[in-house]
Amino acid sequence: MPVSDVRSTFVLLTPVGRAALASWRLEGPAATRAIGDHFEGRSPSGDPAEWPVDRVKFGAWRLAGGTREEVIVVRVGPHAYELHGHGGLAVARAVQETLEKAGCVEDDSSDPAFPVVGPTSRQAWRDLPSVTTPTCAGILLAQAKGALDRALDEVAAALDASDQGRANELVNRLIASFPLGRHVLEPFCLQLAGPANAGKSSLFNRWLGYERAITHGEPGTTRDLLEAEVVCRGFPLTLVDGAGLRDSGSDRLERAGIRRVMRQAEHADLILWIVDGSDSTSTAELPEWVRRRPHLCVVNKADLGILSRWPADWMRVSVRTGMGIETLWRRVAETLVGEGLPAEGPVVWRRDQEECLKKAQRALSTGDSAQAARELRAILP
Ligand SMILES: Nc1nc2c(ncn2[C@@H]2O[C@H](COP(=O)(O)OP(=O)(O)OP(=O)(O)O)[C@@H](O)[C@H]2O)c(=O)[nH]1
Ligand SMILES: [Mg+2]
Repeated sequence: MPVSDVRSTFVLLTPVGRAALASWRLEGPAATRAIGDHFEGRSPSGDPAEWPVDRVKFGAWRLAGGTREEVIVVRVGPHAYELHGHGGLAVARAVQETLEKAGCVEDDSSDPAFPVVGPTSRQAWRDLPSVTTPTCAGILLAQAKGALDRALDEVAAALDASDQGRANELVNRLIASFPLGRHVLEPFCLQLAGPANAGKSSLFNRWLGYERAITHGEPGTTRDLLEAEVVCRGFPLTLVDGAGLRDSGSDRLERAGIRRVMRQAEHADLILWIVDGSDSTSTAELPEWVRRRPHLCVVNKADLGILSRWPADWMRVSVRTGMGIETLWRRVAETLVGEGLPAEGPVVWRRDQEECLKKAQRALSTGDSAQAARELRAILP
């Protein structure tokens, strides 16, 4: 067989995901070419195909755009090499892109330790290392073991049997799992907002369990956005604290902080609007940017006595004494996570998967089963 017809491959030897190091095994003539084109040795290194076996070569790997990444390359046999570099996600991806451009294909034959059932199972194995909570790992493990692949097979079978009603029902159910399923990888965003001095940073600290943010009796203490990761009913959640709102007395820095809070709110899954219940100066009127988003209203400082001006359905709490704080957290969890997802059932967790399903749903709504089947087959990683 001519050398140019030999399949050239790369395989990632280290686990997928963020790590200190990434190592690949490269094989085939395109691997030799990629090394010739991208590797710049500390000392002149000549044709990689001629390198002595097992001799370590230090140098840099030229990435697209001209940036360089420190690497070590070792020739381990005829047209066979090991490449070791830093394990940052972006770097590893950029290195793989150069290999693909040079004509190497990823060798993703399944590892017996991680049996691949179908395309979404393969994707789940890849995504598992990025998951941060045991609940989400359980959900993704079920997909790695084929829960979503089997559900898609069921849709395909219903289409084959011309049972559009059944196919539609299954597709709708899968799409319905996405709003929560996407948070297996993507944390919820819970933003604390409200008038200055209401106790936002105190609540932020209480939920984190340590004094992350400065709190003070002086309004206008917090300026920048502060973020911290917590777990909410098994799902990752980013808590965001920021500048409190006030008109008078705020300086330029504080106003910049307030603008940040308003911008961030557009991405919040839930806004907790917190007021100081003993404060007779701020209003019960919610700003438009809060009303637009899902929100819960909270009256803090119940220990100081709460004025009658606050709406009866706003939750009463005291961050100082802890009164109502657990109930508030439960309300947050119920609003965001609800009952959660079934432990073993199929879950759609990536936007590209949801898009394919939505296209299939549209095709089904026009009665085009063949097109729906094609859209479903596009769910490939
Ligand atoms: N009595 C009482 N005081 C509280 C309570 N929660 C917070 N405080 C106090 O209220 C003051 C303001 O608290 P912060 O947490 O800094 O308020 P904030 O909303 O972050 O304020 P800004 O960052 O200025 O917007 C501090 O002195 C807190 O100790 C509470 O439940 N009861
Ligand atoms: Mg604050």
